[in-house]
Amino acid sequence: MYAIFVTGTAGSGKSLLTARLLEWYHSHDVSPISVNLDPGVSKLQYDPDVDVRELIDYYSIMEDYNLGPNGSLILANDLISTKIGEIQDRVQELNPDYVIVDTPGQIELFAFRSSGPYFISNFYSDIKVALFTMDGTLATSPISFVSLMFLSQSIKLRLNIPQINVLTKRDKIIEKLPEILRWSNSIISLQQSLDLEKEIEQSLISKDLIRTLYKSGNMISPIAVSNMTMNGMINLSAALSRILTHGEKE
Ligand SMILES: Nc1nc2c(ncn2[C@@H]2O[C@H](COP(=O)(O)OP(=O)(O)O)[C@@H](O)[C@H]2O)c(=O)[nH]1
Ligand SMILES: [Mg+2]
Repeated sequence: MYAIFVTGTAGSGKSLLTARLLEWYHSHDVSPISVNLDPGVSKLQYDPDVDVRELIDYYSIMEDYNLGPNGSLILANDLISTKIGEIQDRVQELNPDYVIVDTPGQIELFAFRSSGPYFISNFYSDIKVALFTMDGTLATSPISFVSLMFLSQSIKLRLNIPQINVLTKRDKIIEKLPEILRWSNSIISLQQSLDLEKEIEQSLISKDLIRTLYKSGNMISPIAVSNMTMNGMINLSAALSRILTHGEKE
């Protein structure tokens, strides 16, 4: 059994990508199941096979602990790791080839607290991979692109499993896409675009950080995908199978 953890910032398209991956694998004769790990989500674009909301009730937490919406969401997210046994049992009963795990909306509550990394490292599967979804519409300026690449590195550091960057909402950024991909391939191109944004005075440290990103081989081109048209899905599934079936590291 292979596990795909779909991570990314709020609204970047994690849940819709989960729905699309399910459809994709179903239509390619692979049996996938979905796990929703977001205790605070109200509506999902797919019908989860295993749902953390059956184990953690965000609204009861609010009442029982007299918490506001934010406090309740933090506690609900922190409780995810305590449910790993039950979630694992339910997944095991379904015995799928692939398990696609949709992670909580607010990535900081999952990846930057102990619950998310604990869940990922202790969840049993043969190979694990993380997708980091970057909202394409938020990556159209060079500085936001770089910030997202740094965030991606930070998530990789926290989760410590092979990771693929996925640029979502490709359908909304068709004209800008070649330039975004150039930034990830060439530091000169990125530097030129950054220099054109005159209001951004780059400090030496940020220049050093950007150089390090390229030099360390961590400025990997994201795979651009549209969850609306499915454009790019074939590239994403190829990248996934390179890691999952051949054990390649991204
Ligand atoms: N146009 C377009 N909209 C998208 C795409 N992916 C997600 N969305 C929309 O972005 C919003 C947030 O998506 P969702 O999957 O719920 O994000 P999540 O918070 O990361 O789970 C929804 O309105 C989606 O319909 C995409 O590839 N293209
Ligand atoms: Mg979601």
